Amino acid sequence: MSHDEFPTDDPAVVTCGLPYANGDLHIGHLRTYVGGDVLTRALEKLGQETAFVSGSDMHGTPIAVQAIEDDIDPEAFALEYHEQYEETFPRFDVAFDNYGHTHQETNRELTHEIVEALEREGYVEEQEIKVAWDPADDQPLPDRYVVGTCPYCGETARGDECDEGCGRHLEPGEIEDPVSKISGNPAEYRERTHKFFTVSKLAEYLSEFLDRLEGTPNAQNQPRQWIKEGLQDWCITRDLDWGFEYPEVADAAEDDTAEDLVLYVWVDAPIEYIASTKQYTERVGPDTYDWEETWKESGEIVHVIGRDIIQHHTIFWPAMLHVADYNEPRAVVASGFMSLDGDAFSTSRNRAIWAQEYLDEGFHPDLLRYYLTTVGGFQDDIDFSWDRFRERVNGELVGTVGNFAYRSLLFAYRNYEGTPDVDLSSEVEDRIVEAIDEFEAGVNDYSIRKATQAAVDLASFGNEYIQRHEPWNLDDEAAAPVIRDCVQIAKAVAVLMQPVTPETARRLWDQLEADGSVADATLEAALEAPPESFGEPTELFEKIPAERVAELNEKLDERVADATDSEETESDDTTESEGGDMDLEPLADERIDFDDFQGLDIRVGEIVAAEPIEDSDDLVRLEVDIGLETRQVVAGIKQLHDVETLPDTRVVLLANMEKAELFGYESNGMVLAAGEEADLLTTHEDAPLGSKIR
Ligand code: B3M
Ligand code: ZN
Repeated sequence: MSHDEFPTDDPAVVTCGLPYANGDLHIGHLRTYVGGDVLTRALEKLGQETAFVSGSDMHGTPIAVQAIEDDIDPEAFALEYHEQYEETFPRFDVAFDNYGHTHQETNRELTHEIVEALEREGYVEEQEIKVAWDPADDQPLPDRYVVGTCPYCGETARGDECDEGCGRHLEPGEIEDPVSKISGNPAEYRERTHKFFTVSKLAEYLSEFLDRLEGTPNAQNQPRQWIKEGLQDWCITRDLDWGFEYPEVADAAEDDTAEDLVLYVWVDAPIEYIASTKQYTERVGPDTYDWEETWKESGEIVHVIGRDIIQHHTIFWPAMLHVADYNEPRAVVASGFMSLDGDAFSTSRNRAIWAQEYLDEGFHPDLLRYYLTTVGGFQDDIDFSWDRFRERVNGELVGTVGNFAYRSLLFAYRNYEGTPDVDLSSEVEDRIVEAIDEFEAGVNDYSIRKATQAAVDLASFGNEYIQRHEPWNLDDEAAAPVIRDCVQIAKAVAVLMQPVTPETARRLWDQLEADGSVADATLEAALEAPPESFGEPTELFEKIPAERVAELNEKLDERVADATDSEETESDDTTESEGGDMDLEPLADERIDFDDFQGLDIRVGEIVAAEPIEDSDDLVRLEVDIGLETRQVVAGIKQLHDVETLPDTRVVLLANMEKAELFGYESNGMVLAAGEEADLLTTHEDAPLGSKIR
C-alpha cells in the first residue's frame, strides 16, 4: 500500500460492510452501498485499477435469532435474503465486481487460515468467562440471544452491542440484567472456556496504524479514544451451532474446548472482503485482477462502512490482518446515520422506504444515488424526506444539469447537426480543467460529495456561460464557438457525473454519440472533442410534481402513525442503528479546533427582502444586508414562516458557505436556524450589521 495520491500503481479494492442477510433492504441501508459504488467509479475515472466487493453476512445471532422466529434453518433463511440482495444492488447500479456470502467455502478456508495464523503467532489465549445462559431451556445465550442493560451507559442493549446507547461493542458477560430474547426467561451467567484474540498486545501497532489511516475523521478519532481507555482482548468464539467451526489447531489432541464452539461472526465477516476479492480473481483471472497483490503485497484497501462498526474495522480487523501478515487498510470511510423525516428508520415497525418500494414508485435509481451522495457529507448524519428529494431533483438535476445539457445539445443539433467545427475556447478549457482538479481532490479526500459537486458546478457554469453569450441572438457563425464550448462542457459533465448517475451519464454520452462507453472513460475524455454530428437530444431528467410528493408524504405519514400506534402498544427494541433517537441529535463525537471555528465567517445580518420561489414548496429568496454588502440567499423556510413578515428580521448568516444554485437562483450564504421548525437565529442587543460572530 502507498499513501500516494490516487491513482497509484497498485490495485485498489473498495469494500462495503456486509449486510446481515436477515431482512429487506431500505434506502437507509443503500447509503453505504451507493457510497462505495460512487467511490469505486470515481477512482476508476482517475485511472485507478479498482475492484469493488462485498457479500452477505450469513452467520451469527442476527441470523440465528430471526431464523428461530421464522422456524426455519438459518442457512436457508439467510440464503433467501442473500439472493434478494444480489438482485437488488444492481437495480440501483451498485455494481459489485463480486458479491459473495460468508458461508461459502472460499471464506471458510481463508478464515481458518487466518485464525490458525493468530494461534501460531501466539495471539490466542483461553479464558474462563461468564456466559449468559437460559436455565429453564438449558441453552447458552450468546450475543443477540440476550438483551439487558449496557454497563457503560445504562441503556437497553443487546448482548454484543450497545445499539441504542453508547455504541460500544460488548464482550460476553458484560451486559447487566440479562434476559433471553428467545424465551423471555431471566438469564444467569455460567462459566465457560472461550478463545480470545489478545488485541491488547497490539495497542502500539494499532496507534501507529491509526496515524497512517486515511478516510473520514470519525474512523480515526473514536478508535484513538478506545486505545487510550485500554484495549480489551476480544472473545472470538461463541456457544452457538450456526457459524464456522473453530479450526483444528496443531495441539488439538489436548484441546477439547473448541469442539462445540463456533467462530464469532465478526471474525469471518471481514475476511469475506478477502474471500470476495479472491472469487473475483478466480472468475476474471489474475492478469485482470490479482487478489493476492492487493491483500498481501501492495494494494490500496478502502473500507466503506456505517459508523456503528468503526471499532470492528479500525481495531479488530487491522489487528487480525497484521498478525496474519496481510496488508493493512489504507482508508476507512464511515458514514453518518440516516433518518427518515427526522426520525429513525425501523424495519420492524415498517418505518422505512424500502428499496423495492422506491423503484416501484417509478423513480430512477440515479435520483436516489444523487440525493444520498450530495445531501450531506459522507460522515454527516443525513435525513431523507420526499420534499427535499424533490427539491434536489428539480433544482439541481433538472434545473442545472439536465437543463444545461438539453439546451446545449438541442441548439447544437438544430443549428449544426452536432458539434460546430471550431476550436474550444481557452476559458472553457481552463474551467473544465478546474472541474477535473476539484473532482480529483474530492476523490482523494474520500469525499464523493465534493467530487459530484465539481460536476454540478461545471453544469452551473455552463448555464451561466450560455446565458452570458446569448447564442440565440447571434448568427450561426458567431454562435458556433459558444456552442462548441457548451457541447464540450456537456461531455465533461457526462464524465464527471458518471460515478453518481451512471445511467443518465450513459444516456448523455449516447446522445453525443461519443465513442466507447462513459463507464470506461477516464477524466481525459472530458477534454477530448465531441463528435461532429449527433442526433436530436431528449431531456435527461423529469421534474417531480408537488402532488406526487404530497401523495408520498401521505403514505409515509400513515405508516408513521401506524408505527407510533404499535410503538405504544408493544415494546419493540429493534430500533435501527441507521437512525438512533432523532428527537435530539446526539452530540458530535469529534471536536474541532479554534482554527476550524475561525474558518466559519458568521455575520450579523438583516433580511431586507423576502419572496417565495414559485416552483418550490419550501424555498424563499432572501436579501440579507450584512453591512459590507447585501447577499441573496435561498432558504428552505417557506412553510415554516410567514414570508411577508420576514423583512426587518435580524438574522445570523454563514457568509462563506459554498455558493449553490437552487431553482435557478444563486444562494450566496446560509441563514442559520434551529430545529425542525427553522427557528431563525438572531441577536439580543444591537451588534452592528456585519459584526462577526466569535
Ligand atoms: N454484518 C452489519 C453491521 O453490523 C455487519 C457488517 C459486517 S462488515 C464485515 O452493520
Ligand atoms: Zn452503552
